[in-house]
Amino acid sequence: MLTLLALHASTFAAIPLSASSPLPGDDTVGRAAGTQDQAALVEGDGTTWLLVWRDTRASLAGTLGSDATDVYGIRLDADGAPLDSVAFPVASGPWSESTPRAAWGGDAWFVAYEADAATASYWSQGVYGRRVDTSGVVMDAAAILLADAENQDEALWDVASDGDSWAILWQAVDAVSGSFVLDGTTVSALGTPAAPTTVYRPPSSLGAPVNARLAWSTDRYLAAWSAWGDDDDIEALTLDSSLGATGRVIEIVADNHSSVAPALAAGDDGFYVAWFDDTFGAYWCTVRGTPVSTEGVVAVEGGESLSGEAWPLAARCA
Ligand SMILES: [Ca+2]
Ligand SMILES: [Ca+2]
Repeated sequence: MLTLLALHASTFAAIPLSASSPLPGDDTVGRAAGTQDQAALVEGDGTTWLLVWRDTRASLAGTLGSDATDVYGIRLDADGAPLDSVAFPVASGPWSESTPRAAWGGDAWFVAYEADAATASYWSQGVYGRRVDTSGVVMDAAAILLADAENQDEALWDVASDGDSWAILWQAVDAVSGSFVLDGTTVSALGTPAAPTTVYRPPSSLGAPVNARLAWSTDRYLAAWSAWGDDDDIEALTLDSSLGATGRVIEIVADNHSSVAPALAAGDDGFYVAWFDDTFGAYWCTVRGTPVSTEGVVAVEGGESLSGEAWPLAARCA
């Protein structure tokens, strides 16, 4: 029981205030201040979902830089109704946290995000994460550092889980070649990260893996990405639970058309990869996709058209 004491006790008696009776207006649900974007929605234990996003509400207070964003989250039930009365901050340090991706690990979600952090000489963008439990409690008071080299801005691609630990992929710059490479690491259920590893190094800077996505099926991960270059192809790699490659690079689509922005889902015994493709023409593109088995077999080379005679704008294919 809270008790609100008036300043002039001789004039006003003590006013009891129940914790369930906030001040007038405090329990009114309204639109959040600022901008909410970069949303990611992931399932949890089968009845609960976690929605996370980039949020600028705190920067409106003027205590942060104008571009200093946070990552917020809220739990939803199976019907999409909020389970938390208000969104909660997942990462809200004084500098920017953004681009969240999340995955359920069996007992908790892992939310990875890009964040700016101080370095020995100035600051740098890196990839960090925090666990969120089924009650919506952020389990890690301090962010878990996944990768933050001083001389480069690592960019988060995706998070997935084998049902026990999590795996995280990001873009890094290879120290030797200077090319973009696909780096990653795993985080145990207890929140302990392994040392980062290079998951895929392209043969040259043409073919750099971008927009990589990660999913788990049966006994392995599939990482799928768009190979950046003059004819953007969709490629993939099967990986073990430690992100070690279990086969060669899989060419899902390899032609002179632009195939970009892959989406990836896992089924009980394999994966489905979909992407934007400019095979239709200059002003429009198509959405194409194909199943990919856990053995890495592409069911429909080049994919089949999913968009039929509805053609998204070509800007989505760029
Ligand atoms: Ca922040
Ligand atoms: Ca960095």
